[in-house]
Amino acid sequence: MQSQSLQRYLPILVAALIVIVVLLAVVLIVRQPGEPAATPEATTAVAEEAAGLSGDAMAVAQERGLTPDDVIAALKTYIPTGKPDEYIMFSSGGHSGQVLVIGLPSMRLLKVIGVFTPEPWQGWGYGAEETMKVLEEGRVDGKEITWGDTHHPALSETAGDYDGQFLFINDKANARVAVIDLRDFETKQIVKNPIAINDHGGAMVTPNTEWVIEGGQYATPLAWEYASLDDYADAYRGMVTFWKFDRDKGRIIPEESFAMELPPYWQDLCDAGKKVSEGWVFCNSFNTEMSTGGVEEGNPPFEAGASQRDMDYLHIINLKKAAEVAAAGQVKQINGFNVITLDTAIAEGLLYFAPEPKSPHGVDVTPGGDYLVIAGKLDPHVTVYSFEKIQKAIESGAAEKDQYGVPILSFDDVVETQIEVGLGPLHTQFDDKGYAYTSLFLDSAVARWTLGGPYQELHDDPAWSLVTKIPVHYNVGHIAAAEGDTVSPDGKYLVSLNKWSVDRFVSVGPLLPQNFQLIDISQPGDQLQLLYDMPIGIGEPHYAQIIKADKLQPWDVYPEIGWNPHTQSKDPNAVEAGQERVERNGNTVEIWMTAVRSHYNPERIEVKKGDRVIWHITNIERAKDATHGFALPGYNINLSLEPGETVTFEFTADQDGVYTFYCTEFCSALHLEMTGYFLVQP
Ligand code: RUQ
Ligand code: CUA
Repeated sequence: MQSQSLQRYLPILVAALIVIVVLLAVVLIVRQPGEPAATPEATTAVAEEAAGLSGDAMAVAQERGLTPDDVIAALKTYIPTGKPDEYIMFSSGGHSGQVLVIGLPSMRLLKVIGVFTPEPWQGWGYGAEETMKVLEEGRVDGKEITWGDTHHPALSETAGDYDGQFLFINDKANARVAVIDLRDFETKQIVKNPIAINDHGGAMVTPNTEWVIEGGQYATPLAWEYASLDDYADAYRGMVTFWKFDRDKGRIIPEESFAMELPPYWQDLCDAGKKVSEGWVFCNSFNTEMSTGGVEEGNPPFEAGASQRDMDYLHIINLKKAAEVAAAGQVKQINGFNVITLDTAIAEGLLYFAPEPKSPHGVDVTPGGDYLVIAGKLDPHVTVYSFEKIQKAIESGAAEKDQYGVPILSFDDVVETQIEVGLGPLHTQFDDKGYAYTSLFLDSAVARWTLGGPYQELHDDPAWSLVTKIPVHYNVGHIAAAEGDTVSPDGKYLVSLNKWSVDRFVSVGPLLPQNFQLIDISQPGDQLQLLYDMPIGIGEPHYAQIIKADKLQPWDVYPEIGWNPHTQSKDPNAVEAGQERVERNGNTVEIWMTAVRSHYNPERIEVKKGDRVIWHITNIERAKDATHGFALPGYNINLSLEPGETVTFEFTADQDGVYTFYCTEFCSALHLEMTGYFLVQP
């Protein structure tokens, strides 16, 4: 009888106990003793949300010391297994010379695309002919360069919106631009700028990707010829290059590209006009003082010498007209490249200056193309220029000229407004609610402020005013908002690309990883929430762009067996099953091999020392998880053969011996058996 009633009441008792534990946990978690209380509204909201957590979840949150905000942040970023991310961020890989592909909001690293630097997993730069060719295009005066300082990725655009087809990125160190095809996420081309040894203001694209912009940085004589620093003003020059992009070919066409010679001010970031300002390009500059350094000789160091003037020059470039001038042949050939000289640029009305305060860094065009936002590292304001006012000022003629004869528009004529946002403003992004976001390097914060004019109707705050700031950790450089530099930004997320991660992660020695911080910008007003920290342990990324994931349409497998990813067509040396063979022609041995789970065919290759070996391998698989690797020890050959791909590599068998080649991807249960012998007779 007794045990019966216990059985009946036990579930009720247990349920009551769980309720009490949950309530207690809610109280504990919402208000930890000694901690300042949250605002009453926030507490209620969080308590309500937190009450929805089960006892187990509460216990976990409590055990891990998570605050209600932490729990919300976790819920906003967690992606269950098997579910894809909503956005993809393409980030510069900094010194690694690569591009990082990161899912948002989970901040999971999906891929590191080999670009300027050899990348073993993708077999990028380890023998495969097409990868060697691309890396060779990036040589500087014939010299092999095995790294890059990648700064600004740029997704291809159609009508000012990301179209998900191509990605471009610059290498600041060597003035190079790379083209990545987003059908297979592989680098297809590297162009070396023929007139500049370094760059910075690239890559940026025009709204329909006709042009990829590469702005310069530290001035040198064009084509980096020797000239004494005593002749700086006469012999040194800046530049901006417009690379012609052929979308069908998926390549930059150097012969149809051109550069514009600029005074030896240090051009910095550029942005392309869009909508009303389409056809124009805007670049910052600093060191209009033309300081040449020499601290060792008692001169002011660059940091002081280049920061004396209150104003530098915003470069306003009529790209549409410049392209016509270049097409008409009004160019000079410098190192085999089309260059519009400074004199031609001035005479044809292609170039104007407007003063910009003080050591400017970022220039960012608003979604409608109607304003440009410029942030000066040493000025707490952002300065907003009106494109309409710029056009009027150009029409009415500039009164002043710089020492090279470039017309200078008057500051008051072209500026719309200035907004004090904080210390060290750098870069600006936009959202769908009429807000702009500016990174504050010295404040270690991101400022949210309002746009006026046509954007006024999107928000309830006063026009052109600071709304709020969210602290980030810590020195923030660029920020990237979801599609935040296009004609139709999404809002939702913003990533703060912070330099160094002081006090953020477990120490990994004196070289600190960088830190990406994900911020929820979906709510209006002062509601910004920091959601997630992601350490980046591969270099110092500068810029990133965030695209809606469903805009990308990558291939699952290559379209046909025997595909050459470089030509994006069937390779003449594609090998079909049954056609495998080895042919000798004098001292040349040519091999046509297939790879399929889990063997190569042929499995034995025998050559003589000194033979030239030409080796083609086709992965004849059609399944989407059937990548095979190919490693040839001792010869530094390492390939990745994605389903359908044909790869060719060539080498001289200059070491005799027995070499075992094998597959480097765990492709099946019998993957270890996917191997073969390469015998080199003495
Ligand atoms: S940079 S942190 Cu764009 Cu190369 Cu400003
Ligand atoms: Cu193919 Cu392992």
